[in-house]
Amino acid sequence: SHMQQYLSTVEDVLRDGIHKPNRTGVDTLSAFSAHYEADLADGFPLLTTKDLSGFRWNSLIHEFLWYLSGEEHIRDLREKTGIWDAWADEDGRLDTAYGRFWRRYPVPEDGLEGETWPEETHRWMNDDERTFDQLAYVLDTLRENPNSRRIVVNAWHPANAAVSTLPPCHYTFVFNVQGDRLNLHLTQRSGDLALGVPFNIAAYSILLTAVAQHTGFEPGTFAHSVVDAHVYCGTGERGDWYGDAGARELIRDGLADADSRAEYERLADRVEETAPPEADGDERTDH
Ligand code: UFP
Repeated sequence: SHMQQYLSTVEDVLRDGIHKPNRTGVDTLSAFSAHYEADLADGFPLLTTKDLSGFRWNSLIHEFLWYLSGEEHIRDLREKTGIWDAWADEDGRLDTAYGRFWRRYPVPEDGLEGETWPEETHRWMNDDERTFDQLAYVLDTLRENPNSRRIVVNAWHPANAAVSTLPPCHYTFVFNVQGDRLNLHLTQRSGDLALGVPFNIAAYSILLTAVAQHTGFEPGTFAHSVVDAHVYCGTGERGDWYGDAGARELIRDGLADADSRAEYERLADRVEETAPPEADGDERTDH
């Protein structure tokens, strides 16, 4: 099941991961390239039902709707949830571009080679004629040419990413149709397996479900590739990420049987042993 795949990914990282310092000041156990899949036909992949309940679920839904809106500010979002407050200025503007690039990817006015854009391109251009609506392109292409292998959405813009305080973690996804099933593959450059990733899985499963409904397909498989897959040492210290749950408790509570819980506790001890003596929590708020 998706739960077993996720947990074995966590175990792999805890067992074989390399101790790796990073910009946050809290070290990680890190491994290169994790991949797993969840078939939505088997049920919705909520990894830790307990911790995705209540206000966190509401935050997730509002964040998702905010992505779809394409807004580059959080003035409406912050009425609903504070999860992006730390990255925004007083005006609610922020330089992390997810939905903004999904709906308004910047393109040169004059076309790529300094020539005018071909007529067909204008269909998905916004009124400003300088940004491209990738989501509209995806929905139209799924309806008109579902066998296309080019149904890609890209949130990575090199010029933004180079200077952004938090360049997109989940930065590109591809839809793929097989028969009547719509599948989605997400690529994530950096994944906090304990706290970020369960939310990323849930959000993109919602996206897949919504787009499938909209285009008349059955929701198929969600596939997820994480390039730097990591667990923060001194677990629980990154509880500020999407709420106050300790990573260790979050994962342990998701394990069904006592043997797995015991094995997990043993591995999690290794993480705490590798924790730096003075992990400074303050540095983490300036992502
Ligand atoms: N992170 C996630 N999922 C997200 C997100 C961030 O796991 O959706 F936005 C984690 C990954 C990493 C940190 O631990 O937040 C971002 O730091 P960096 O930019 O250095 O990779």
